Amino acid sequence: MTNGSTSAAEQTTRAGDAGRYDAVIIGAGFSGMYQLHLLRDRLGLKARVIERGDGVGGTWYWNRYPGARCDSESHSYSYYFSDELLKEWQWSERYPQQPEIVRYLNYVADKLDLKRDIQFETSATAARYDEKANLWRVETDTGETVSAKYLITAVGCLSSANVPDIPGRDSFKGQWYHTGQWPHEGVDFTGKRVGQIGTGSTGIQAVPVIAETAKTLTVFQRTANYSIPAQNHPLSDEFKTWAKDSRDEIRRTMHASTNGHPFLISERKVFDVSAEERKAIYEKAWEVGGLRFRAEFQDLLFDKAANDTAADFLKSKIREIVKDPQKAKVLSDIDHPFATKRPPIDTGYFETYNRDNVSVVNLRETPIVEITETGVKTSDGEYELDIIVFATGFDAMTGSLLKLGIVGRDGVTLNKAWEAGPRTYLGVQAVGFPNLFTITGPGSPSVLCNMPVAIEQHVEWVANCIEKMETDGIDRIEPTEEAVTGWVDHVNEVANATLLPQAGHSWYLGANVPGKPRVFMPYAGGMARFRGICDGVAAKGYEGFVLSRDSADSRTEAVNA
Ligand code: NA7
Repeated sequence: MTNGSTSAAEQTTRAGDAGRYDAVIIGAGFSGMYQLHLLRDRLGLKARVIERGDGVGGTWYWNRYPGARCDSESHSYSYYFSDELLKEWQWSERYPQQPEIVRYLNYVADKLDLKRDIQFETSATAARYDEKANLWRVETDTGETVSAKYLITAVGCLSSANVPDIPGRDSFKGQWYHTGQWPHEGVDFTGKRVGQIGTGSTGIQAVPVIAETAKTLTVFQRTANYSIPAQNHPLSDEFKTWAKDSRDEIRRTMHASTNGHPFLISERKVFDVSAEERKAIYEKAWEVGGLRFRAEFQDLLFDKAANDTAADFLKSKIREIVKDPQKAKVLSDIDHPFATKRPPIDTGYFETYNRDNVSVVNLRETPIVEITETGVKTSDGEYELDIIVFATGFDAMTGSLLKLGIVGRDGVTLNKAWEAGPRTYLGVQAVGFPNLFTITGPGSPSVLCNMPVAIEQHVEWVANCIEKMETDGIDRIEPTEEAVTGWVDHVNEVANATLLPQAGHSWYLGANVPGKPRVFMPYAGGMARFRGICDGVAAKGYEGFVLSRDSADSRTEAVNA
């Protein structure tokens, strides 16, 4: 206030009930930032973002581990809603590194003047639905309560670190770090004996960088993994110009593709071509590098025999690269079909095992027994270490959501409602939680898609829905139980038509977190198909949702039933 008086909002802040907003958004990564922009700048709503970090970036704010790099090609890892942003921003490499992505998100936040409505260094500790007032009340660790008609969770799919509860972990006298909670000042590995647990996408990116300065690096591998070279390189001026000039075409391709990438999955099937041709195709794809390898044949994720041809090719590459036959055996002993776990891409991962200071321990043969004061003890003995790096992944897709302490209608918690696994309609809403929207939630393509594409679709769908509610004077939206059951069945059906559930230990299934229900969480039906379904639902008056309005005598009437 400029006149020295105190606004109503400020007064309620002091009373412990901070401002009233139209919408509260939790998280200031790709999703939360765009959601704020649409709700505030397009719909004119009063919106507030609550963010745990002291800057924007979300997942990329936290994942500062050595070698952290995006697996989507930079020209597709951008917001595509604004020509101006696309024209102005320039990526430097084929696959951007973490600091460049954070710079990009800061550039967008500044350009759209978003930071003034983001409350940093604040965590939501509870979010309760007040049925009478039709408001979500969000409590924070700063002691405030903010309230809004709409609550949008934009907390990311991979933001709740999974640090395994290995006996003795806290007795370790050296330093230990989880890759998803990496110190901002970095970690100096020079001359240190480092142990890394985990060989997923993160571990595979970190190994080559840590090995450069560590005295020794011991990699504790539970599940051997495929990896394809990123073939990363600085972008040429010619490519940069092409990407800017072709942005409409790139957008069209990403929207038409199964995984939201700027390339389509081939129509050809593995056994449509001879073994020789196939080998040549795989060799070429290996040279091109990255996730494009998976797009060479349409049946790789549907036909086990087809998948075996890619799996065998990739295993043979590991044996070719890794000179020590013992190491090569451990690294190529992969037990799941290719791409049924998120396929990593790397820069010199397997080559790094040719260094004398790098070794691999096969935890399938000699499991970790405990962490001691001085290192990691397996059934085969102790490895003395100065630093342990946990590249052990995340309580993916539901972890961060369930930590928010969400309580819906009739006091039912989201944790209770999802006891047996997440149940959503379109990944965006759950029964019993009116006006609560989840961006890239379980049941949406999310992690099976190039994230910005999935995020833009979800954020825009939510903004359009809220716009309709505001225009038509709708108080509430909530899916029907029938629609949720139908959607959960459909999500299972499309996943079961693929080989994806065959990787029994994948985080897609929640299998990496002890006690988590095993449910295939992301929607495997493809981003383009999902977009069509969501558009169809909206076009049919939000079919499967109940939109309701409170009448003057406080009765609730459905307006689209
Ligand atoms: P991931 O893909 O979940 O990988 C975690 C790795 O850590 C994986 O190799 C796990 O083995 C291993 N792990 C997890 N817990 C343990 C324990 N208790 N002991 C030994 N090894 C363990 O996470 P990332 O961070 O690499 O990647 C996540 C996503 O980020 C990625 O898919 C991209 O989308 C970006 P397991 O395979 O479970 O046997």
